[in-house]
Amino acid sequence: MVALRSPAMFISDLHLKSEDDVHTRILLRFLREEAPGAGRLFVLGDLFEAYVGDDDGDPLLAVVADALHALAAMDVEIAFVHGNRDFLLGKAFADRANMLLLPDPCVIDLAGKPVLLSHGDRYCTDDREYMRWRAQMRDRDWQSGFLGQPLAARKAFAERARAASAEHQKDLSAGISDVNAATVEGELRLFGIDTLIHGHTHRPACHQHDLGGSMARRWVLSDWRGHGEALVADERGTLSRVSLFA
Ligand SMILES: [Mn+2]
Repeated sequence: MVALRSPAMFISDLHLKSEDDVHTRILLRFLREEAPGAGRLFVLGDLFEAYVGDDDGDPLLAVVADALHALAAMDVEIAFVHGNRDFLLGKAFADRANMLLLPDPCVIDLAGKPVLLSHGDRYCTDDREYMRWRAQMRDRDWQSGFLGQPLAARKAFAERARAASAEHQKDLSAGISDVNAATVEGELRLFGIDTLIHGHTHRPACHQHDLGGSMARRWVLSDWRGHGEALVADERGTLSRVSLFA
């Protein structure tokens, strides 16, 4: 397999569960064979299905950190935006993987044009209960209190949170769990940017938004579902989807 030549690649929502997960195998092959052709690799959150702290001894973390580190050693810049599953991924893991932690949202330059990046859950403002939960999880004091608990207690909490989230999702209409268009458009106007790339919703698409006089494009990354997917930019910044296999 020849590495794809690209200034930037984007992936999100791998939801890796274990070292022998098929998606972990796909990621490791992608990082070894295709991603070395990228100038930059952006991981837009939910790399892991659950993440309770950098001190977790799960071999999955070591395997992924080592593979990212090997890619970074091939002169690929790696950057990470937190998802709602792995928002506790901290500096220790980032250093081990040799990747940069970016704020959500953030602006990058792609072929001379600004592009806004986000995990995407910040735009799901119709789901009020989720937004309240999100605000708590992203609170620094809550996070340091949580990280001070024993690993087993943190894992038990993550398990309960996942079950509660699945229960909550079940009762939501499709519209409520998706992004709110006005929230997206307000932010694009605020930044003065016409391209947004995000994940989270697991509804891969490329949407057009009317910002009142100008049009913007919103790329939604695919979750990994049996196969993987990367959004790959060419030298002119044109984006296309590439399927990834083990
Ligand atoms: Mn998510």
